[in-house]
Amino acid sequence: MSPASNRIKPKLKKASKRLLGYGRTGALKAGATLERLRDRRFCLGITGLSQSGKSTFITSLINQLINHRQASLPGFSPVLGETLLWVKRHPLEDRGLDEFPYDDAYRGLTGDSPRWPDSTVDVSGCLLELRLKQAPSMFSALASDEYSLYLELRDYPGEWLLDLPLRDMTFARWCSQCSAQYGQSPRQELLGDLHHKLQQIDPLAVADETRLADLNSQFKEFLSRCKHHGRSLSLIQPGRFLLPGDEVDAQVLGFIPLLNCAQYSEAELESAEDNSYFKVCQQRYQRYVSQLVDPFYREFFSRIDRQVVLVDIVSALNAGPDYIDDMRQALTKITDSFAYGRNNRLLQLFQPKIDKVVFTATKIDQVLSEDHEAVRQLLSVIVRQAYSNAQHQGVMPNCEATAAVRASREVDQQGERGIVGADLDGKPMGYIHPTIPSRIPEGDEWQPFLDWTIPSLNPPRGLSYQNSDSIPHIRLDSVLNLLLGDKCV
Ligand SMILES: Nc1nc2c(ncn2[C@@H]2O[C@H](COP(=O)(O)OP(=O)(O)OP(=O)(O)O)[C@@H](O)[C@H]2O)c(=O)[nH]1
Ligand SMILES: [Mg+2]
Repeated sequence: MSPASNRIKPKLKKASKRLLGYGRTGALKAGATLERLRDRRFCLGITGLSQSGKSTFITSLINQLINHRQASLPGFSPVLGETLLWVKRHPLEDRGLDEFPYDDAYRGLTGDSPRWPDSTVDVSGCLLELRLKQAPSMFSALASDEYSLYLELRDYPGEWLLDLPLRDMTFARWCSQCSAQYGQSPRQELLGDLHHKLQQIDPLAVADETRLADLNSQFKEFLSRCKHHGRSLSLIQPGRFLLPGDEVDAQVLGFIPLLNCAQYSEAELESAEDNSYFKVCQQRYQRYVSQLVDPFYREFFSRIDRQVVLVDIVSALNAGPDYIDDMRQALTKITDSFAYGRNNRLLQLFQPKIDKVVFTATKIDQVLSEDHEAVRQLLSVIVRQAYSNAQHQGVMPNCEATAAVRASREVDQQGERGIVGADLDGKPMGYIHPTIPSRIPEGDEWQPFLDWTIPSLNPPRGLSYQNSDSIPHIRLDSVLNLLLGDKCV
């Protein structure tokens, strides 16, 4: 077989698999709808900024549930009450959605050279079937009945999440938001002379495509610096400029923020010539939203029944006040994009709302257990705005602190408690960290966090893939119970 046909064959296989799947999709969808009506199927939205720990969380969650007999899940009521019989993984029948790469991720975490899951570059999903025994009841004749609960999970690149607020934002408003942000540290420094170049563009002038293309590529470099220059900012828009995904029309990514829009009235901007910077960029922005952001929201988030919002609070604390504030704003904007509240089951099919939200600090194995409660409290302070939005609509959010993978141990050295583990090369290392505060530090209180650089830990060595070892974690069972406990009765 020629190399070309070698490449084509898997693609054809995949396409025909999808086509075959379509034949069944109608029946599967009808079944899924019925299960939703019976409250036996629901969608868990794993929400989190880039690198917050989503893929690792999903991998560990699947692993804990599949291995629930060996896993340490005392806080998850169906395990405690021995009503969880078995858990199976199925592909999610959504059109064309690749299966979440659980096996690759789990295999990567095991063995003598473990590694973290790769950063996500496209969407994927899976469906977990939890087989449960009806809890014994004096009044129930069906006490021994079994039933299945279906749990949908989807994974996606965190960069894309920050595009959701653009759905309700005009191009002019996005430009003025950029204009306000870019005058402040650290974005001002990261922009360098691009700030001045963007300020020089008159939105009503005729667009020079060469200049626009040049500024657009400098703008993408700036967004990349926001993410990669050491301490990553959270509020990076548009997210697809960093990670476009497959088959994206390059022109849709060809706009820039026009920082002078505020000098003109809405009417002046709207009556600009079609070939002006404003109209050209506005049209591309609108296509960006309608072709990329809207479908992503519809397919991924419009059906969420319950949500866990993952927050890497320790890294943000380590980065400093500007970064904590940036993360706070990003989380508020994201939660603004969701509908929270309660619906009856029938209405829930047509007008889904999130009836439970759990904000979860991730990677807390990086700090001493005596500080875990402080992490949880700090999280509650940082997400207060987002939290009150959710509460406002009749939903009581929870805050938790977890590690999907416990990659460290605690040691006592000459009276001082410290963390030990392995660095990203697998070499042993240890550190002592500043005490984590339960509120946002002020003034000089920041200094110990700015002087400290949180080292990245490698996953723990020695987990066996063949033996399906369960992944060590911290408090994942509490999160599971908050999200699923009441559905498993
Ligand atoms: N110590 C520790 N580190 C973790 C844990 N979970 C994730 N990490 C670290 O955080 C990094 C990002 O985790 P991912 O699960 O890939 O995060 P993500 O949100 O899926 O990232 P994107 O796909 O890029 O949006 C990993 O490569 C690890 O370095 C954890 O439970 N403990
Ligand atoms: Mg990921």
